[in-house]
Amino acid sequence: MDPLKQKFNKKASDLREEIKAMLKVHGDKKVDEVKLKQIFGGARGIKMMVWETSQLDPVKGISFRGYYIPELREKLPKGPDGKEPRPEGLFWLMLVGEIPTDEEVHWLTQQWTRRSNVPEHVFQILDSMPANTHPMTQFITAIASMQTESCFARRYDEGVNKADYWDATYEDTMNLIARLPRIAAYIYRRSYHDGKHIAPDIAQDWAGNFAHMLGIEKPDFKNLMRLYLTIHADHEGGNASAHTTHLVGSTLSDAYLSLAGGMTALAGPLHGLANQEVIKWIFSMLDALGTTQPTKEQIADYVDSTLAAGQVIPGYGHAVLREPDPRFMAQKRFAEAYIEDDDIVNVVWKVFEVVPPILENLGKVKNPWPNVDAHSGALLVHYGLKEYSFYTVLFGVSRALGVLSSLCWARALGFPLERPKSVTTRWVKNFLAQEKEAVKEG
Ligand code: HAX
Repeated sequence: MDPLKQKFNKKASDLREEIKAMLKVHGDKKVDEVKLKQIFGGARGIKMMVWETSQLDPVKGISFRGYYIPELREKLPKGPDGKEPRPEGLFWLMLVGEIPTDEEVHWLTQQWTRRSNVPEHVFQILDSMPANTHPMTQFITAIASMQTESCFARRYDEGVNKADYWDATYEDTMNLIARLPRIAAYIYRRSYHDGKHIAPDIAQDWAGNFAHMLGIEKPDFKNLMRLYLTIHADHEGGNASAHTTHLVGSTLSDAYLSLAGGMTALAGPLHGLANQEVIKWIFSMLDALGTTQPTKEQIADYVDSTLAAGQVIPGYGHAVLREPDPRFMAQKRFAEAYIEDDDIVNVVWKVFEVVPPILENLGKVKNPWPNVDAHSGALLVHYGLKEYSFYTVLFGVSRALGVLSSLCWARALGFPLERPKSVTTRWVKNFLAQEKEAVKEG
């Protein structure tokens, strides 16, 4: 058994026993109450699942196993030039709850390189799709088509003991993550570079090799990819891509099908697709204003016209956060450190000054601040990755780290089929009528 798997098995067995004992004593304790407006309002805030790998605080933002983003940038093992954290380290942290050593991360990079071979039929299936198919549709199709390789599906078919589900899920997770950069880069090159593909460079780390296969060799872009793939990885369990992966996985669908499901949720404009929508909106604004250096007044007018057209300002607002997203701030810090002067980056910063007061004045937006998607496009454009329809695929490669390490935990802890209760409006009306009756009688 490899060292990471061994460590995971030990931690998961211990926690399984602890949870069993805890539920025996405290299983009937109430930890939440549900309001009618939450039932009609997208289940906001209802505590209904366990997600070990990260936790979201409305003010402080995301923490991974207790570490916030600035700490992670400091503590996780870095890329070869010692500047930005390697996503491999975050995966290790999410899976076993410990910051890995340089040697452990090096081992993980090698593991993923060794497992990175994508079966030929996946490329054939991608090549059979029209080149203008949205990259997220290609990504989802590629992931689902690679399910032929699922260790879990094969072992389940052979009658595996449920106590060993986690083992096959771990294998699927490691193989899938290893292969995603190659698949994503293949989609990018076939969609925007006439199918001129670039062979992997197995001497590079996971993110560095991904940048290389995309065709962008600038060292700073590799650092951006290391940071980007780290900060987009996980955002606790309730967000749509994580929750969908979790829900599909709870049916014992394997990691390939579960991740494909999660990616269909990420592809929606209120979630991961917002990163393409932000840059599209900025380009449309610059086009309409006829300048790449708009004034704050011009931006404010354009924001007003977007709102008047009944549209949202992409990259702003969040279902949980109530402060500027620390992932936005990390990207801003990156731009301050690596980029001297860039029109689009400057526009993003001006939008950051202009939009929050306007949204606040609407009186209904709970969080007027930027989220993760408000900044990423400007950084990508700066380094030459201008094809914004591809941006959500980058997000998806990163999100796989979080949702798949969580799927390993769900299997190891033996979480059951997820099946919350729904009600009809008629049921709600009856409930209210009965309550009124009871008050009258009482
Ligand atoms: N622009 C305009 N109006 C907005 C808004 C924005 N950026 N954010 C929220 N609102 C509006 C809502 O549409 C809603 O209006 P109605 O009552 O008329 O329907 C009202 O303000 C209350 O919404 P909320 O409670 O503040 O926000 P929700 O929890 O319902 O929604 C969203 C959170 C992220 C979906 C929302 O803020 C939004 O649509 N933002 C723009 C899209 C976006 O950036 N999505 C990415 C989010 C982060 C993410 O998942 N990345 O992957």
